[in-house]
Amino acid sequence: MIIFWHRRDLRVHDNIGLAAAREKTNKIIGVFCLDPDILGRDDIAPARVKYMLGCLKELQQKYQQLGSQLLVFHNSPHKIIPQLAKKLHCQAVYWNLDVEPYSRQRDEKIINILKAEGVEVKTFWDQLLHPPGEILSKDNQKPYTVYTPFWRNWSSRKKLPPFPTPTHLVGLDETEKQIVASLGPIPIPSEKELGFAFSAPLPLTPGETAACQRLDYFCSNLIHQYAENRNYPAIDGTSQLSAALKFGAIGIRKLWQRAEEELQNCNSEEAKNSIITWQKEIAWREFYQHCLYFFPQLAEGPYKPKFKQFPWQNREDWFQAWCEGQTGYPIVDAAMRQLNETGWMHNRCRMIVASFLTKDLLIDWRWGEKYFMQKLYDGDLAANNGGWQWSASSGMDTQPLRIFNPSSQAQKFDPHGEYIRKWLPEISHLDTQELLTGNIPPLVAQNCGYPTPIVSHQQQQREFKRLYAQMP
Ligand code: FAD
Ligand code: FO1
Repeated sequence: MIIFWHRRDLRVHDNIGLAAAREKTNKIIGVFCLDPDILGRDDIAPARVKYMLGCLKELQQKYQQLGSQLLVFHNSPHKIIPQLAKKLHCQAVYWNLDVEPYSRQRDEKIINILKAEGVEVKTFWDQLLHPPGEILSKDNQKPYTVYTPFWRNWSSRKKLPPFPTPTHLVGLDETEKQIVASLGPIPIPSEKELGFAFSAPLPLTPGETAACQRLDYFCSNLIHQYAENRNYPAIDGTSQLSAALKFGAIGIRKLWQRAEEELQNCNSEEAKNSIITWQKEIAWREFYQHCLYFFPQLAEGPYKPKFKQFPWQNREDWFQAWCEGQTGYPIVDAAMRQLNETGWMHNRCRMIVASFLTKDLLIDWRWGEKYFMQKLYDGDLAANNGGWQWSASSGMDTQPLRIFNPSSQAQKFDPHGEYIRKWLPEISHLDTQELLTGNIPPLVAQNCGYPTPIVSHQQQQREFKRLYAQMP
């Protein structure tokens, strides 16, 4: 018998570790631990937990259909995995690896316990097309710290096709079920039962079926115009697969294969360019995961030493206004309302609000990074930290300073004010130019119950540049 421990690979198709287990035996028991150390952190979004639990529900059904079980525990994996392996006399425990520091420490500890007990452990890289260590600079075999050469190397390499879905599994017999019962497996709880409240529908239905359907829809209908449409937050032009990728509801090889098929079959340059642009985003995801793996200190603070000393002003009242979408800058506020209401925010807007928090409000990007993790249903340490360090200019990015002007961003990317109107109903009747520039007469704003701008962009960006110039 092999125990297969799921963590952020909540699917049976195209799962490297699970396919490898199936090569050894058909008696495979799936396990998931609702980990109190993760769920007790103060940066866990209720929407994300809801998505994860939805994926688990479908995964449990899949195991049942295949003839086995997915056991769910609300307990630390340090306690559950070794005990389960011992009591069931398992030949091995298999799982897929992750790049996060917590994951690596957790796994090392559990590997040591299992090895001491004489249980075999096998681990695999599944969530990336190229695992850390496979993409190193050609001259000195070091990890890349710059995206473009990473992309050149990464995109030139052959990628694996999807792995087969296991069939005909055998689950626990009656005696084994009794043994397992003493460890306290539970039915999958709702997010509410775990203390997380999120009642709105999620942007994407959880689980592998919905993720595969969305991939199919995206590749059939949207990917060919992605390069242009991805810039406009009012358009449904992106894949919306970020949470599915975070929790492994979809296999990365399957996703890649589908994009490659579109690439082979398309005959316009524009469509080709769009598909490659999307593939570049997949590579950004891998780049940030490699960065976190090789430079785990990224999770702790700024990568550029210069930024460790930056005199952030950290005004609580401004931070509150930013969180609530009450800054008086319509494009910023619309984006924050989208985040608060749906658990997702369009990429263009993530860049706008991150620039605004750091460069206009002079607030430490780590406050924003944490708030995003508290709200995003696709919140992911590597991608989120990468995005925030990029926006704050504190990361590996070679460009010294990046300052977005909210008004020109809105003019370019929401030219008819559609996105702003959707998320700010209180000012949706105003003139488009007022919405884009944010120049709303104070009395009008007051009558709408909308704030006047809490800061002046011109003034604040000068102040940011002054403080930046003073840094050693
Ligand atoms: P698509 O445009 O369809 O892209 C396809 C996939 O590529 C995404 O699902 C995602 O997995 C990956 N991807 C796209 N852009 C990026 C990127 N810049 N960096 C890394 N991966 C990328 N993405 C997250 O998945 N989780 C986060 O917590 C997160 N936080 C971010 C914070 C900031 C400040 C910024 C600027 C970006 C952040 N991103 C994050 C990246 C990006 O905004 C989202 O991945 C994207 O908006 C998700 O929508 P989509 O699935 O429709 O993306
Ligand atoms: N993984 C788990 O194994 N158990 C959990 O309870 C769990 C909760 C969770 C909540 C939010 C989130 O973003 C991820 C979560 N994960 C959980 C997945 C987690 O990312 C992986 O376990 C990582 O390997 C941890 O570093």
